[in-house]
Order: sequence, then structure tokens, then C-alpha cells
Amino acid sequence: MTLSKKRFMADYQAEALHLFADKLEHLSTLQQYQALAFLIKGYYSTNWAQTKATYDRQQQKQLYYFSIEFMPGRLLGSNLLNLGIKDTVEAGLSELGLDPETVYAAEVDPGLGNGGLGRLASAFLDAMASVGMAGNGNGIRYQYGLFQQRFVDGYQVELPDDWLRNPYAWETRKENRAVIVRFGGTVNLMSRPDGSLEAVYHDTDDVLAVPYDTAMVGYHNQVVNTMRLWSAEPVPGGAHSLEEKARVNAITQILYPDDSDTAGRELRLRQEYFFTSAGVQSIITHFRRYHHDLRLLPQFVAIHINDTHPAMAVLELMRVLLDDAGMDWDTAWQITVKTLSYTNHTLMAEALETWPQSMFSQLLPRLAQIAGEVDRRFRAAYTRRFGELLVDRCAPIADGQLRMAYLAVIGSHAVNGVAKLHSKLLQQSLLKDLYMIFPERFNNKTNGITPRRWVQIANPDLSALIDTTIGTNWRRDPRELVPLVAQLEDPQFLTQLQAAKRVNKQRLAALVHTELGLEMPLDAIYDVQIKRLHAYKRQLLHVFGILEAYLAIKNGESRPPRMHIFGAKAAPSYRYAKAVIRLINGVAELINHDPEMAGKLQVVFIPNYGVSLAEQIIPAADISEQISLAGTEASGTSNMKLMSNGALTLATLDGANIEIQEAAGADAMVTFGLTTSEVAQLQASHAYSAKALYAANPTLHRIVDMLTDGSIPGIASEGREIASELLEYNDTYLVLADFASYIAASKRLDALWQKPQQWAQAALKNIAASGQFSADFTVQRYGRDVWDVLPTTGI
Ligand code: 8GP
Repeated sequence: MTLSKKRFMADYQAEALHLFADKLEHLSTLQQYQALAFLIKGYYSTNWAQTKATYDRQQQKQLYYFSIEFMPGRLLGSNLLNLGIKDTVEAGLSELGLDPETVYAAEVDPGLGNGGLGRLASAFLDAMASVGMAGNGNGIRYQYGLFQQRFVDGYQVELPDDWLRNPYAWETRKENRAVIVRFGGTVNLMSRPDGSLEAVYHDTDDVLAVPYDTAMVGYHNQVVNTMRLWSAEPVPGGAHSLEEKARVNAITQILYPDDSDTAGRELRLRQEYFFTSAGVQSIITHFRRYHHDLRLLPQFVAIHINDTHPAMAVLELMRVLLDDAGMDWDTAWQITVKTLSYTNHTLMAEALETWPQSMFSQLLPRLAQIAGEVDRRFRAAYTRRFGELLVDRCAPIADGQLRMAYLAVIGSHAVNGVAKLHSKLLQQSLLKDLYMIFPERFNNKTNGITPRRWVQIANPDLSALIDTTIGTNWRRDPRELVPLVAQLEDPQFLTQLQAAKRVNKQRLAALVHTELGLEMPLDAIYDVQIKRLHAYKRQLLHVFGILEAYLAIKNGESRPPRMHIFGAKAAPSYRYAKAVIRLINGVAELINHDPEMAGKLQVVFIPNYGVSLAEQIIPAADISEQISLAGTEASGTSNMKLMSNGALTLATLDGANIEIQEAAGADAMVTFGLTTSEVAQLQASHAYSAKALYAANPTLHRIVDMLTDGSIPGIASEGREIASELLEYNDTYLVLADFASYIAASKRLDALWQKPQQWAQAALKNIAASGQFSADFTVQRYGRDVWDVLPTTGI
């Protein structure tokens, strides 16, 4: 949009007066932010309404991305950037005596997710708007987001995230689009005169689902899409006791803070059905405004199941088609399969959702009947060809459990993993039986990120340098970063690149100083590992690397100075992960208080990792630690964000690391460790002995002993727990097996650091190759291969 500074300043002052009946300069920073956000919302609302009207008028096929998690991050900066008015607004703010960064920082960061899967969902919404695809989000408006993390005596403490304490400026309550979601009760099937069946419900618990819509503003293209989040409320007019009201409100009160386990609780099941049913119902209502024949649904609607949490969309859509529309089973099933598609995000067995049939039937009696019929027909259709054993292994119901991943595959026309390796492993292991039956459904869609947030907004210095070097086309199409490689031999450019990195390090160092009182020298390597705390991600291996350096320096060895920066939340119920957090904080205390380590080796664990903190850390990183055991990390996306900011990846050949290496070149990244097939062989042969490695490698021996011999303060029980996982339980994630090669790889990075020009060249190769990992391309591949939804603008 076009906007002059003068007009902006006048609008802003008027908005402040209108909202708070006061002058801008008398408002709190939060109020200043809110007035600005409401003003910007007003600027794009016409386009928002117009985008919806255009989709309807042109009867474009629309995609609905069902996800139990979204992590949009702060939206002010990104909305301003995408509207093309960021510079004007910042100039106006400055002229009004306000600091733009301070105003941005007053925005709450909605943590409506746990990690990768939730952030990916939001990146996709941003990307779809930016390439002009008709894509909508469908999820839950949790009243409390992911817990706020503090450290008390080195332990993780979880505080509630009351993110709605102040009104959330970007959302719009759409009371007129509310729908009713039914739980429990009994259901009877009656024949209609035409022979179709009607489901008659008795004694159900009805809940009102009220949507709150947030605009997803496209980049420089006037497209504004919608993320719709549902809130549970008592049905108006009913005489509800306080207790009933509380029970209804509980459905959307909290986000399950777990990124690994199946939260095997009835409330979680209620959450899943709540947003899935509300989403399906509102899609059908909208569809019916334009079409009479529900058989046309797949021509106009695609529904994507983001991991299994919304997998009962298979059953809910069947319910609507059978019961409400009176369709026969075969027609309804065909339409359902054509409409739905599914992404798997993890190979971790413990994350595979299953629901006890008894619980399911009680809460969702009609869906349970339909599930039984899906199971019966699946078995009947495939047993003869594939044998009872195979079909039994992958049927939707077995041993009294509903297996949601299998249901999702059976009820979808397309199934994908999130990196090439992951998609291959899905076919070879987790879903291999269903791959036998439905090979044509399986495909890969490597994840992507939004460089607008992670480079343009988070790294203005790098962005400016790129602009002056190759122009600004990369901002629209990040593949246009490739020509940067022409600067590989340009010492002046490489120096400027280092200078930009230094500015980011300065900013992060200032934050760390304020938060933790630590000094981080700017000439040190900033070595970053930021992601959920999980055994398979092997933060422990990183800690072992730190202790190796500690012992070496103690021993008089000289190493380039390194700051080890961690950000990670542990699921509150995940004991081992919390023990590792305590360990990292213990190692930090040991090292950061040792005068011999000053300026050489420090451990910096910044609490409350999330989207906003990532924006501060990522631009400052020199090394990106992506060190999961090969075959365990589905894709990773912090690996992409860090590479696009010029960090060198220290990586196992896991997830998308492999594709990053292919893109940036073998010399732009340092890899180590067992490969997926070596891991599989080692595990199958039962030849692995952690104890033998412990006995054979003196450094490793020493480090493992440090866990229990009192060298590290405050970890008595946690140290024992971790040591026992390594030695008594034989090291599930092969930390000891990869230790030696990890240290060797890390030393290669130390050596490269001594040659600043070569380091800068490797950083440049990463930046130049990062464009292909833009989510803009990922969603277009989904659009082409899976959803049949094409971009209308953009790249
Ligand atoms: C994550 C994967 O761990 C990560 O590798 C991938 O990049 C990301 O998804 C996006 O595809 N998985 C999850 O976040 C996940 O499985 N969460 C569900 C258990 C809640």
C-alpha cells in the first residue's frame, strides 16, 4: 500500500486518541503498540474482505490447514513489511519520539504450539498469503499458550502464559460464524423415507465453537488470508451451572505442553474433536452457500491434516456426508479421501497417537461407529490381496485402540514426510504396510521457512548488504540469492559480511548481558543449539563437546573462544529432558565461574525459547548445531533459519541437513556421526556397548564420570540419571558412539575459524543457497501435487 509519513503520523495520533482518549506521548508502551496495531489492522481490512470476496466470486479451490498448533510470532513487524510500509512507519515513529524496536517488543508472542510442527503451520500460512494461494488456518484459540520458562536454581520452572490478559489486537471475534459441537450422549440411526439414514442424538453435551480470525497478510500482493482459531463457550440460552461452564471453557483453556508424547487424556481428545468438527462444519456451511451438491466438495475444498491431531477429520467429514447430506457410504468415502491429505512430522514411536476405543465411543459415539465401519471395510477390501497379518498390522483399529496415523493414511489421498530422508523412512518403516497398499499416496515435501521473518526482519544489516550487492529481487524470490556467490572472492564483501554478523552479535550480547549478566566477547564463535529439549536431539552430545573443550583448556590447550548458546523448553512431564536442562545450567555454573575460562569458553542458556527469542539469536550465530541421531529428526527448520543467516552447520546426516548440504556444498558444512543405515545396523546387531566405549576412550570416561563425581555443581540426582541412561540403559541415542567424530568435526570448525576469509566464504555459500528452503516454494509444491490449489500472485 502507499502511505506517506505525514498521513501515517496523523492517523496514528488519531487512533491513539480514539482508543485511549489521550495523547500518544502519555500512553504506555503497550498502549502505543496497541494503537499502532489497531491502525494497521484498519489499513488492511479492506483487502482482507476483498480477498475473501474474490475467492468466493471466482470460486477458487481453497485449502484449509488443520493444525492443533500455530506459532505465528509477533505480527506487527511482519505485517508492516508485507504491506510495504515498514520504513515509512518506522520513520514516522521516530519523528514522534518513539523507538520502533521498543514498540515492536511490546507485542505478545502467541505461543499456541510447542515447536517445529506449530511454527511450520504458521510459516505455511504466511507463505500461502505471500504467493497468493487461497489457504486458511484452522486451529484452537488456547487461553493459555505454551508455558513461560524460568530457571530457578538451574531447574526449569513453568509459569502460565496468560497471553490474552490484554486484548489481542490482530484477532476478530466472528460470533456470527459460531457452530455447535456435540459430545457424548447416544445416537440412533433412523431410516428416512428415501432409504438414507438419519442419526438422531440424545443427551449430548453441546458446546459453542466461536471463531476468532486473524489476518495473514501477503507480501506486497494485497492478498490477506485467514487463520481461524476456535474458542469453546457454553451454548447461549442454556441454563448452565458454574461447573458446566468451567467444563466447557476447559476445552480451549490450555495447550498441552508436550511435543513428544501422546497426551493420552480425554481433554486432549475433546480438543481435537472440537476444532476438527468446528472446522469441517464451517467449511461445509460456507460451501453450501455456493453449491447444492456436496459431491463437488473436492473440486473446491482441500483439507490438510497437520500430524494426526486433526485426523478424525476423516470420520467427521464422513459423518456430515452420511448423516447430514444422506449420501451412501461409497460416495461419501470417495469424497472424503479426495478432500483430505496428511503430513507426518515424527518417527518417534511415543508420538504416534492412539485412543482407547472405549473412551472414543463414550465421547464421540457416532464417530466411533464410523471408525468401526472404516476398519471393517478396510480389512474386507485388502485382506485377500495383502494377507491378514499385514492388514491387521495397519488397520485403523486393533487391540481396542484407534490408531490415528493409520486412519489418516487410509482416509487421505496423499501422505507426506517433511524431508527426503524422513519420507523415505516413513515408507520403509513406520508406514511400510500402508505403503504396500497405497504406494501412490506417498510423497515428500521438504519443509521451508519464511525468510521475510528470519532474514528481512531479524537481520536488517545482512539484508541491507545483500540489497546493495545484488539488488532487492531476493526479497520477493529468495532463490535470487544465488548470484551472491559471485562475491566469494571479494575480500571487501566478505569483510562487510563479517561486520554485519558482528552487529548481530553485539545485539545478542547486550540481551545476554541484561538477562544473565554474562559477557560474551564479540570475537568468539557463537555456537547455537535452539530447539525443544529431547533425548534424540542430543543436547547432551553438545554438553559433552563443551566439557571436552573445558578439560582441554584446563590442560593448557588453546582453542578459539566459543560461546555455547542454548534455547530449549522441556515438556513438564519429561524427566530426562529436565535433567539435561539442569545439567546444562550446572555446566554453565562450573565454566562461567572459572576465571581460566573467561573470554574463552562460556555456556549461555537463555530461558523461555520461542519465536521472538529465536529472532534475536539466529542472526548472531556462527555455528548451527543439528546433531540428532541419524534417522530421528524428521526435518528440522532451525537448520534452515540459521543457514540463511550465514551460520555453518555442524550436523549429522539427518532430516533436512542432508538437503542443506546438497544445496550449500560439502565444504559449507561440517558433518559427522553414524549414518541412518549404520545406526540401524548397529541397533539390529545388538553389538553396541556404551560401557565398552566408556572404558576405551579416556576423555569420554572422564566426562561421563563428571556427571556423578561432584565436579558439576547441583546435579547430584540428575547426573546419576543421565549416567545411568548412558551406561545402564546402553545409551538409547548413541551419544557415546558419535562422541569422537563429533569432537573431530568440532575441531575442524575451530581450524576453519582461524581462517576468517574461508569461514566467511562458507557462510556466504550457506546464505546464497538458502533461498530454496523458503516455505513459499514448499507450499507451492503442496499446492501442485497435493491440494490442487495454485498461486494467483507472488512468485
Ligand atoms: C517436528 C519435527 O521434530 C521436526 O523435525 C520438523 O522440522 C517439524 O516437526 C516440522 O515438520 N515435529 C513436531 O513438532 C511434532 O511431532 N510435534 C507433535 C508431537 C506434537
